[in-house]
Amino acid sequence: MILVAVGSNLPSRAGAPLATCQAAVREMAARGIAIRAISTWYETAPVPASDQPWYVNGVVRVETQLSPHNLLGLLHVIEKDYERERGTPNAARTLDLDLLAYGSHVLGQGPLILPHPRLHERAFVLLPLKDVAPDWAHALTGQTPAEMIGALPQGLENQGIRALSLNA
Ligand code: PH2
Ligand code: MG
Ligand code: MG
Repeated sequence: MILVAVGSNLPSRAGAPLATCQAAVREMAARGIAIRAISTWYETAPVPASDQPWYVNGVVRVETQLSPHNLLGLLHVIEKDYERERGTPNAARTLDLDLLAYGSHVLGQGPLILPHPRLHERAFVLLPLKDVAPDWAHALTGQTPAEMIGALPQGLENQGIRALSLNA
């Protein structure tokens, strides 16, 4: 299973963050990535907490013949298409496309780490991940999204996350 996280908290040429996220998914499809499922979109408080605008976050389940690195390269092209500027880590952004997992691939170092090293800590990834891949198991820990949600250090109610829409 190939899983991509989508996020935005600044307007882009597509409009507000939700419109950018939706446009990014359409762009992935237009560039040959088969979209198999799109999560609910969520409004989420910035992590770490800051005065940045809230994000829109979602996860898509996809299929592609591209290798993990080539898929990541294409995701970066789409980010650039929507005016993503690479600043400091965790800076506000028009579009963020993160490869969360690529089948059972495990990559421990380099520009691409799989599964994504912080996915299990982030409610804004785990809730939409559960929407599109409830039975998926983390390649290293074996945990499902629900199990990782249950293991989050603070209750979800404290994490600043609310469902925005039932798709697409
Ligand atoms: N992405 C980050 C840092 N913090 N916070 C939220 N709520 N959503 C994100 O997508 C996000 C973040 C770095 O990629
Ligand atoms: Mg990210
Ligand atoms: Mg990223």
